[in-house]
Amino acid sequence: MTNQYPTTQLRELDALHHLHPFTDHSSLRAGGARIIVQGEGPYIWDSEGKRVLDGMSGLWTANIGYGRRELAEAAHAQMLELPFYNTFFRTTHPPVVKLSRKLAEIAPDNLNQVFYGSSGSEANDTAIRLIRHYWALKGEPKRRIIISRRNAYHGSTIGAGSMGGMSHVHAHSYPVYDGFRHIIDPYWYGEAEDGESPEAFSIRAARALEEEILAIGPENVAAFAGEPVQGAGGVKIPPETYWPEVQRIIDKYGILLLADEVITGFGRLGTWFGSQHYGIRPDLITFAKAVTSGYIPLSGVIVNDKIADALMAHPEDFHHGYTFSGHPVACAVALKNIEIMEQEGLVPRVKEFAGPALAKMLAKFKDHPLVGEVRSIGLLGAIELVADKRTRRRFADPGRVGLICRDYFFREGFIMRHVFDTMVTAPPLIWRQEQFEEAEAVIGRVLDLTLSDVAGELAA
Ligand code: PXG
Repeated sequence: MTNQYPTTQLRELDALHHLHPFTDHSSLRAGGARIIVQGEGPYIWDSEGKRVLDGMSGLWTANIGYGRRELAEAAHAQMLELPFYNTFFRTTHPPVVKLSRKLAEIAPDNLNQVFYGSSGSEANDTAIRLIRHYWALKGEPKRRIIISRRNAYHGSTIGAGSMGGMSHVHAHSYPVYDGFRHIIDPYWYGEAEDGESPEAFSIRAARALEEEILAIGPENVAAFAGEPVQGAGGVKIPPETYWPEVQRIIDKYGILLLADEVITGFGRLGTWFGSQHYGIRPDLITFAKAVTSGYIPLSGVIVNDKIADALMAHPEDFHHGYTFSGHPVACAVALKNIEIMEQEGLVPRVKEFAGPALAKMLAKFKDHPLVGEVRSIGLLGAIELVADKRTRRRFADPGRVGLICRDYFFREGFIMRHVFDTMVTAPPLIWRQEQFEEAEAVIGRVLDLTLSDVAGELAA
C-alpha cells in the first residue's frame, strides 16, 4: 500500500483512532507518531523521506532484513493455493507439516513436536498450560508454580505477563495470576555487590532458584522459565557460569525448563537457538518474531519427547488452541525465511563475522565518559549510561538520559532502543562491515551529544 496521505494528516488520524502498545497516549497525542513507510535491507524510511539504519531489526525480529521478495512470493503462492484452513478436528496441511519437520531438525535434540500460535505471548500462554497439564497427566497436579525472573519479558497477555517479571506490566494486570514466583535476574552490572566477580554473582543468582524451590516445596514446583539472554529487560547477558548451575538445579529437583527464545531464536546468538549456545536442555522452547523475520505473525512452542509422550499416552483432548494455530501462509513464509538463512549461511556468519564485529564496534566506546559498560553476545548488544563510571552510579530519574540518547539516535539516522538508561541494539543478521561503520560513527556523535546535555550531572 503506497502512502497517499500527507504526514500531518496521517499523524492526526493515527492519534484519533489508533491505540498503540506500551504507550503514554497523552504524550503521543501531543507529539504525534513517527510514520515508517518503507524498508529495504538494513534500512527503513519515514514519511518525510528520512533513511534510518535499523539497529533493532524492527523489534528483535527482521533477522534477514527488509524487502526480501522471496518471502512475499512464498506468501502470494500460498494465498492462491490455500490461504487458510484450520488445524483442529484432525486436519493438517503441507506447509505446517513441512515447517514442523524443519523446526524439529534445527531445534535441540529431543524437541520434536510443535504447537503454534501467532505471537510470543500466545506461545508462552500455551507453554504455561502445557507445563501444568503435563504434571496433571503425570499424576502430580500440585505442581503448578512456575518460577521465572524479575525483569523477564514473556509477553503481555495476562498469563505471559504474570510469568514475566516486569512490575509495570503486573501493575496493569488487575491482578497478576497466581502461581508464579520471580527470582533475581543474572544482571551482573546492575545487581552485583561491590567486588563480586561475574562468576560468583552468577552462582548466587542461580542458587536463588534452589532457595525458591525449597521455600515453595519442590513438590509444588512445575518449571523454571527464562530467556537465555534477557532482551527487553536490557540485554542482560548471564556470565557463562549461570546456566550450567541453573540446569544442575533443574535436574536435581526434576522440574521442567522453559526457554523463552522469542528473541534468542533464529540465529541471534550464532546458533539456531540460544539454548544451543549455552548447552542447556529445555523441555519447551517458545519462539515467535524472527521465525518469519516478522513478515507475517507466527509463534509456537517446541516440546521434547517427554512432554509429547505424556500427551500421546492419554486418550483425551488437550483443551487449548487458536484459530490461526499453524496458519498456512505464515508457515510457508517461515519455511522460506529459514531456507534463506540456511542458503546464505546467516547463522554461522553471526559467530564468524557479525557478532565479533558488533563486539569490536561497541568496545570502542567503553572509555567514553558516559559509558559504564558495553557488552554483547552474538547480535545482542548494550551500552550502560551512568553518572559515575567508577562506582556505577546511575543518573537520577531512571530512563530520562536513555530517552534523550534514544531521540538523538533517531535524529542522527540510527535506531537503538533504551531500557531505562541502558541502550540496546539487535541488528539484523545481514549487516556488512559498512553498517557497523555507519553505526559506529552515529554512536560516537550521539554519545557526545547526550554528554553535552548531562555533563553537569557527571561525577567529577
Ligand atoms: N518473550 C520474549 C522474550 C519477548 O521478547 C515476547 C515473549 C512476547 O511476544 P509478542 O509477540 O507477544 O510481543 C517477547 C516480545 C521491547 C519489546 O520493547 C520486546 C518485545 C515486545 C515488545 C516490545 O523490547 N518482546
